Amino acid sequence: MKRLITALLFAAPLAALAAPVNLVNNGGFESTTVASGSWTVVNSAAGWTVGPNGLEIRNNVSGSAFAGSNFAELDTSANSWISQALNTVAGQTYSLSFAYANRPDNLGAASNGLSWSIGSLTGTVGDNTDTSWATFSTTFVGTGSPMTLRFAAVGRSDGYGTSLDNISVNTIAGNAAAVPEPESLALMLAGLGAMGVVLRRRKTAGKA
Ligand SMILES: [Ca+2]
Ligand SMILES: [Ca+2]
Repeated sequence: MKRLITALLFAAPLAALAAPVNLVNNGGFESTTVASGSWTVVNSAAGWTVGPNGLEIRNNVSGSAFAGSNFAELDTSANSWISQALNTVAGQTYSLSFAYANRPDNLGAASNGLSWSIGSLTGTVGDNTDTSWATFSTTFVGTGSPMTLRFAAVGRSDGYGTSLDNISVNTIAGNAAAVPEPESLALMLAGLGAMGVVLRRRKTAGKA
């Protein structure tokens, strides 16, 4: 029992420090129920602000999800966009990552392409005919105010575009802003201390 308590004391603060928290809500588009082999265009989805041309969510239609069951496309019947405001910590470095692929039945490179932006950082992926999932990732520094994460279809507006899935924004451990809070550090040291006591006791017991 003592050993268990010590293990918990020791493990809890470490887990709290190590566990990455995805700042993106519904980054895998799993919140909308879509039957396998079907698709839908929605005007709202958990976490996302959806542009006037909607958000297409598919389940095993013209490709399959990178993760989970659902994936998204932003050229619905015409080019559309989605965005989400993320609360960031000033000076904290974050990773942005997402998966993208073009439909097997795509209409060519000029029809495809997906722009992404976080704050003032922006780029384009998928303006080609590659149909296997690729992962894009980059890093950015938090401003301390809500930062807008946005994706938009940028190819020819024709109802066929680049698929999107598995969007995540996580803190990157090890930079200045990720130094443990004093409370966590104290807890961790307490855990280490308790472990030392147990180890010393065990050593003593072994001698007897
Ligand atoms: Ca998904
Ligand atoms: Ca298109």
